[in-house]
Amino acid sequence: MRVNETRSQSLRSLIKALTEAVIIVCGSASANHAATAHPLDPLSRTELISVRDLLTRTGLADATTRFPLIRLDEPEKAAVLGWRPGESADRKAVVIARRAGTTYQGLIDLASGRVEHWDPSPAAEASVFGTDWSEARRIVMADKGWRNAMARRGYVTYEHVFCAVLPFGGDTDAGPASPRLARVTCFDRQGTRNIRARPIEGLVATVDLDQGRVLDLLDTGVVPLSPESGDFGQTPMPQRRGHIKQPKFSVLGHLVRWRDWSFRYRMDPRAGLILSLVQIRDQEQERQVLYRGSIAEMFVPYMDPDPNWSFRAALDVADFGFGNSASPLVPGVDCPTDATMLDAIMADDRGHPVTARSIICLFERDTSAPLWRHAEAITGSYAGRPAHELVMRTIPSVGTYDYIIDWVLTESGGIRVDVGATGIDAAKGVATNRMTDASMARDTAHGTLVAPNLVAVFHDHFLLLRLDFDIDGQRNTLVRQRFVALPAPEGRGARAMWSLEEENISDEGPVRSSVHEDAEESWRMINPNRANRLGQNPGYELHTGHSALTVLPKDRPAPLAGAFSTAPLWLTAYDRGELYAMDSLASQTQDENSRSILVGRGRPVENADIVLWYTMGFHHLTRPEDWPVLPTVWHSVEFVPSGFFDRNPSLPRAP
Ligand SMILES: [Cu+2]
Repeated sequence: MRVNETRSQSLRSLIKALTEAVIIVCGSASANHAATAHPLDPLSRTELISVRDLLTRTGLADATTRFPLIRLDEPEKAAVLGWRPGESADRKAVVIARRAGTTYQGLIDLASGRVEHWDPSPAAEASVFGTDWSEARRIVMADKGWRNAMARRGYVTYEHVFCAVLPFGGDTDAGPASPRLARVTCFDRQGTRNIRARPIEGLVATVDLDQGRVLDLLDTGVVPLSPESGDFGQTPMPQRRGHIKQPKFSVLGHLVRWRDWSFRYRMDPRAGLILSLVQIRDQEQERQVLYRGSIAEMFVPYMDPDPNWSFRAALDVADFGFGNSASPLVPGVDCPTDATMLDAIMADDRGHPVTARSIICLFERDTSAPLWRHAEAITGSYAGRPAHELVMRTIPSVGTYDYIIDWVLTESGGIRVDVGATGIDAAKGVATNRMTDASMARDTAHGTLVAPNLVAVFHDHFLLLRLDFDIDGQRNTLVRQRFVALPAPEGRGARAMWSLEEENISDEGPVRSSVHEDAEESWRMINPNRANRLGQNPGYELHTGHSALTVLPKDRPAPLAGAFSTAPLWLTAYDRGELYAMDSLASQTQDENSRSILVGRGRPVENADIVLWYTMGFHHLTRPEDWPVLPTVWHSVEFVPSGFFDRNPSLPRAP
């Protein structure tokens, strides 16, 4: 379960407190289209205003229109790579709007002030937006059936009731997908700041947000409320930041330079932080590594067949947006005290630009471990070097969960994505107090008792990363390296050994070893057209960590957009418009035009411009220690150079 309150009052006050802090505000794209600061810069305040003005002027939007999404439409790769400072560039905005019960998808050309297209998409669902919250609350509280169900639970007034909006979910048996449906589940917030600690269990309303009515009410009976508050305190906000020491990196507009690395960053309302043009300087030459890296989805299916829970399978990027949900970061807690705090400008529900303060932080850290070292016992010599990393961090708070997303660059040429999960477990009210109760077996079949009358339901987290590697150019190949056991050699001292078999991946779609399921694999993205001084193709190898795959039964598949969780790795041909697992708007979209981006479509992927999609999956076996707030759990994936350099790139000079 998750709830988007990014634009709600509580976060607004947090933002206000942080506004007092000394922050470094980055320059943004100029409104003057004659020259563009950079084609990949986010939409500026002026550009966002002009989008809304244009739509209003042309009669396509009015005061009732809501804007679930306004984002930069990235130019074609060739245009970006060919652009030079001082030149103009295409500036276009992708817009998703809701007006009079219809979703519209549009494209605005900012340079010419022209609406390129504006298409009603009746079957397409837009993500959940801010006003849905108050609207859903109003609808359930006006419903007689819901009021009666609440009265049976002892509630006749609702001032201490908090109601969360959940996306309708993947199952469509409760009705057609076209209405704007949501599920509403509520909590008792009396006497606690943790508004999610005491679920009013066994009551879920299915609400039609367009028609303003409850379509269906699920009432599976009264469940006792947890006697505990689940309150975990409140951390005071810093009023002012002290002196910030000189950073060891530079931020110029949206360009970051650190040691040999450089990259551009941008906050996108849906994808969250996007890194582009990630390059590394090698012997006075700027070499391309990653054209674009972003998060494409976060799928969180819960594992409880109870009808109050069976529909809960979050698609946090599609339904809420990692940029929209990015919360202000607090120096000294979320980031080091001397981190550079960065703002971002995004449109609110009404299409007005809003500056989200300090939602990104950037810092160098000393890992307190050697980057490399050797102590030579024979000669008594020693050589070593401390390791530093550059971290760009953002923390979307998607309802219950806070996901710490770190893009990390290392001195040895590595790119790592660390994902920390913290926040509040989605908890279910149960009759069980202790594991000795008669109800225990039934109540804890699909979760762990974390407090009296509360079970944290088992679930998975599947993060999908979209990685457009362009190693030394756009034409790359993905190579599978398979560890194969060698026949045991004869003779004394013979032991088991392995060898490596390599093959190019030549098909789009899931990359997995259906034939050799028991063989361990490693993957390398290479440029087959270049060679290092040893004649090897420059490449980057994937060091994958935890990678759980979906255990959802095949006869009841995951919502289409969550189907990426069935493979650890996917490969597709590059397409500028293919940014998510599915080309639909949100999880509820079931229209026949929706299609999975990741399914192979026979395009060439060998020595071609390709995109790698990595599924970082982890099962969450909930623990009492997760309650009432989850100590951060980290998972990582790293891309390390393999044949990219001629030698260890962190040595000061060639030996
Ligand atoms: Cu979890």
